[in-house]
Amino acid sequence: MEDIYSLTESSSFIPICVEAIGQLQISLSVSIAASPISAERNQDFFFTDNVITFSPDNSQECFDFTVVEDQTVEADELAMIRLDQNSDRADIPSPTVVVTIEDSSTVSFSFLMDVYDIIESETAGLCVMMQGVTTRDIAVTLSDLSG
Ligand SMILES: [Ca+2]
Ligand SMILES: [Ca+2]
Repeated sequence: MEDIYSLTESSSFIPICVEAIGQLQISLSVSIAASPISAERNQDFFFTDNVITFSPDNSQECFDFTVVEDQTVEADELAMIRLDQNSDRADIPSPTVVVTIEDSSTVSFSFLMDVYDIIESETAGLCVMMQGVTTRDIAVTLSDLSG
């Protein structure tokens, strides 16, 4: 497996590929499984845990890691993919990789009204609305055009 996988929430899936390095004259199997870190299985990603059988004819297998595109602005989410040996003949020097799901959701901001009429010496309340869902703080800067 590569050391780091990264994909955006909107990019649907990446293949996670496992390669057997060395000469095989018999079949060996390893298990591959995802475990959530901050990403939640079946909510942020789909991955089918599997047993991979390597044989003299088969030295590479790839599995789709599928991301769920939601509408929530949130921190990047992490999941771990882990290989486990089913035989002491299979050596797995680096058994885990981390997959980073980069958030690509947006929220939009608008003023409640297009035009505000104020009489001199009065104060107007400007209302800014946010449309969308966020699990983290987002700041907008209000400034006038006078500089
Ligand atoms: Ca998400
Ligand atoms: Ca999101």
